[in-house]
Amino acid sequence: MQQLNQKLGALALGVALAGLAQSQAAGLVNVDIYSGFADAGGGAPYSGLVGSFTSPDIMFATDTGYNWHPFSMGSFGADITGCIDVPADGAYTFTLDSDDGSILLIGGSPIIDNGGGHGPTVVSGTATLSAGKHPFEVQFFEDFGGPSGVDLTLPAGVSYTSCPDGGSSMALLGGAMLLIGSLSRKLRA
Ligand SMILES: [Ca+2]
Repeated sequence: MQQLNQKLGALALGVALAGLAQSQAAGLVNVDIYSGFADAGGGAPYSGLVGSFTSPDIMFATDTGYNWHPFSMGSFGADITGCIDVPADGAYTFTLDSDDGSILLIGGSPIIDNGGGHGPTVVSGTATLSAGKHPFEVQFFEDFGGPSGVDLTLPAGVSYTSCPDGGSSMALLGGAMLLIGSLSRKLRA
């Protein structure tokens, strides 16, 4: 029985680790695409979630040659969220390049306003940040046809990271542990 429990444990851990590796390979940035959006700012408030995916970065203008149309949407709103890791206390300059509007918030504070309907436009903004992890949000919308896309350039030394507590990887690991517990209780019964 002890041996079987160990095998089940190894199996569940393997499943959890495979899930963890997959989520990291897919990317640390979460992208929600909406059919409903405002033609102002970064397009919020959004409505009508079309779909979600993850990405290793926010280079949707560069990666597509300014022809970003997720889920084949002509016009759409995108709410892009995740966390960044800051190496040391200091002032950091971020850059948003977008068509149409985009806004960058860090820890809920607006850092860059590149909002409204416009052609490809580059705007930078500086945030004073403490060392460690910070949640960010890039709001974006595409309307009026023509070019579509958004790039966020991170300052040197700053990188995307998993968000603290409540990450999906930890939920997966927790689920696997519950499964082991329930299986071994069933086997003992
Ligand atoms: Ca456009």
